[in-house]
Amino acid sequence: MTAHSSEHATTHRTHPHLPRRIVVLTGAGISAESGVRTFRDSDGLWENHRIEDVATPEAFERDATLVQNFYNARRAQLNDVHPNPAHRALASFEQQFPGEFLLVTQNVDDLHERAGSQHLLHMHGELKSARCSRTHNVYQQHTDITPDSRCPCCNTPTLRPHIVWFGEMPLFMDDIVQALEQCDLFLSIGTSGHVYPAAGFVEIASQAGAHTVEINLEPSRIKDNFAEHRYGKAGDVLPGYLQSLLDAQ
Ligand code: BV8
Repeated sequence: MTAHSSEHATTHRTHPHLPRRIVVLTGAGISAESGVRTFRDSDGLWENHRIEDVATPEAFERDATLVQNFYNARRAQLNDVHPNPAHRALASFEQQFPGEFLLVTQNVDDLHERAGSQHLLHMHGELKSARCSRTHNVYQQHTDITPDSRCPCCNTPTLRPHIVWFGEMPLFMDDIVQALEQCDLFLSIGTSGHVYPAAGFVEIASQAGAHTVEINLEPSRIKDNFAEHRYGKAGDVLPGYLQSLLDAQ
């Protein structure tokens, strides 16, 4: 066996298959090293409100100002944070990977796009967008939404954050499920596996025969659904792992 083929064989053993269609799911953990608080960090609390109680249509009905301020504060924070090595590694991999690549994020920050990710779906919406509650038109939103904020379509104060709240249907689900059913590698990065339907994506990928890898600071609630696990900070683990995928090509 020549050195080259033995090296290839070793590499091949690391990646028992050469992926051609990759779906990546990210959660709050990939933005943690950028200084964006995760939901688990704050024990699911914000200003002593449970996230599930603030991020719901009912909460918005009950106290629009409280909910708008919750999102205004998080939107404003985006001006002070920057993509970290994990975001950059994903964007760089996407440029070099010869196969199909889709990045699905649960995050509502803009760090993936600022790192250069292209084929990206925000399944839970985006802080930097607002939606007219009447027409559902979506607009870029870089400043606070206040009771005086008016939508360009109706010119009335009907703007809400373009965010998928608990109890609302996530975005792009048809495209995401189709990609999961066709992928041969599914990576889940920086998510605790608490929130559905995102936490169920690994099962769809597994049933489609994909290899599944959990990359996280610690084992998630759904760790047993993954074939492979790499634990540590995403900024430390992800660049090397993605490079090993490219080396195996
Ligand atoms: C829907 C926008 C139905 C808002 C978000 C009981 C059982 C199962 C499900 C349910 C249930 N009761 C209710 C439900 C449904 C509910 C749900 O799953 N609730 C949970 C709480 C049980 N789901 C929904 O409501 C969804 N909609 O089901 O609709 C429907 C059907 C038909 C028609 C209409 C409707 C909608 C869910 C979307 C909610 N919106 N985001 C906002 O951001 O304010 S979810 C929000 O929380 C985030 O987007 C994210 O998805 C989630 C938090 O999860 P993570 O991203 O995983 O973050 P977390 O902090 O939990 O974990 C971080 C991880 O990173 C940790 O594991 C940590 O170890 C790791 N980490 C930390 N640092 C690092 C790191 N890893 C690597 N490196 C590091 N440095």
